[in-house]
Amino acid sequence: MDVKKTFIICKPDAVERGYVGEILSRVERKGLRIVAAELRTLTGETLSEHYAEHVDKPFYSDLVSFMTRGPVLVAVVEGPDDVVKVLRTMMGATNPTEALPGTIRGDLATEMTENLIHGSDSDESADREIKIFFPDLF
Ligand code: IDP
Ligand code: MG
Repeated sequence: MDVKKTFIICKPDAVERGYVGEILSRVERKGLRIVAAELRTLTGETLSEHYAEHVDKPFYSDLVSFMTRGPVLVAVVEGPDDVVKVLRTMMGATNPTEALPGTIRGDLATEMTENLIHGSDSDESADREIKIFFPDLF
């Protein structure tokens, strides 16, 4: 089976609440490999590129305020062919109210915006996002 990459962000709420270790530990326990990771404070400019699909949405300004209010942990995760899907399943639904117990959002979050983790939603998104945050990996 191919080795594939996906991109995750442990959002500012994860750093503030001390859940970066918990999240990375879940990723590792699942059998995925962290191949790059860095604590960074994101800018509005980087976020408008990363969240290009959302810039016109009504929640975008709240999302940017949240995502820039403190450091995040950006990371590249390697795993099997369907690593993008594996990680999305571990994250749970976008709305933590709907995220199932056993998922990161289902176990640890309650708010729609502050939902602890970003994960790429397709192989194409993963490539695009890794290029934004870790251009040297290519
Ligand atoms: P995802 O993170 O599960 O891929 P997206 O729809 O890509 O979800 O949304 C990006 C992020 O924007 C979400 O994780 C969440 O933080 C925030 N968000 C999405 N939809 C809403 C909303 O309706 N209200 C408030 N925040 C939202
Ligand atoms: Mg998304």
